Amino acid sequence: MRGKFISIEGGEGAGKSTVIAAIVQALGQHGLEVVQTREPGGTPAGEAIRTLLLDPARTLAAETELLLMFAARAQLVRELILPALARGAVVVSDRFTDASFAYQGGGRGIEMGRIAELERWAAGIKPDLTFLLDVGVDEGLARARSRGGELDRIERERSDFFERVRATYLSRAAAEPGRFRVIDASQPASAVVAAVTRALSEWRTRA
Ligand code: Z5A
Repeated sequence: MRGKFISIEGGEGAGKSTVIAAIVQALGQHGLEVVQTREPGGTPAGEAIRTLLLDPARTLAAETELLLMFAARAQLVRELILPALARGAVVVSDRFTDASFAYQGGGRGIEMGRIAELERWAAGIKPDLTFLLDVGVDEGLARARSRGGELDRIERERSDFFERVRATYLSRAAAEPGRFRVIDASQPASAVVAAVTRALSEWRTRA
């Protein structure tokens, strides 16, 4: 399995961090070069954009938010993802363009066609495999908030925003069953990790 791109998606508190650590470890055991990254961010310019995007003191129009997500993504694709794939590495990203459809499309109400157009020219690539960690909004928010610390600009949204995000993720997964694996993330973390590593191993045998 060389030169593959895997993304991990989900709402607040879905448990992406734990799952990503398990995926990176599982792939590394097979002697593959694994490049881990995150969105928004993953490059020096992208991380500066992330700070701007998540700063609770900022007010950003929905369009500004979308374009900044894609500005960070355009840099990440060109600076890190494409070179890694070209040398045969497996790239594992905490979120990718599905998040823009879910948060800026579903959450903010930006027309999906505009996001699809940005996906074509600013991102230009899609993941080969996407894990969607699905958990109820109330449970996910409770988990995320139990970590303590200041909530970022997007985490301050109301639960109806996150319900639309979740519904958009699920409808994208239903539309692309070949790429998505939907994992029930309401299970204990160990069961979530087991389900993900099993699905990853099945996918690798076919990839
Ligand atoms: N965003 C966007 O709007 N548009 C875009 O295009 C992109 C992103 C790319 C930053 O993303 C924000 O940017 C995010 C979406 C938006 N907005 N928000 N809000 P991020 O991925 O960096 O931030 P995040 O989604 O807020 O991450 P998160 O809340 O840290 O999620 P997580 O990584 O899935 O959660 P976690 O840290 O792994 O787990 C949270 C807590 O739950 C922690 O205490 C765990 O120990 C616990 N946990 C985890 N799994 C379990 C299970 N199974 N049971 C019980 N407890 C668990």
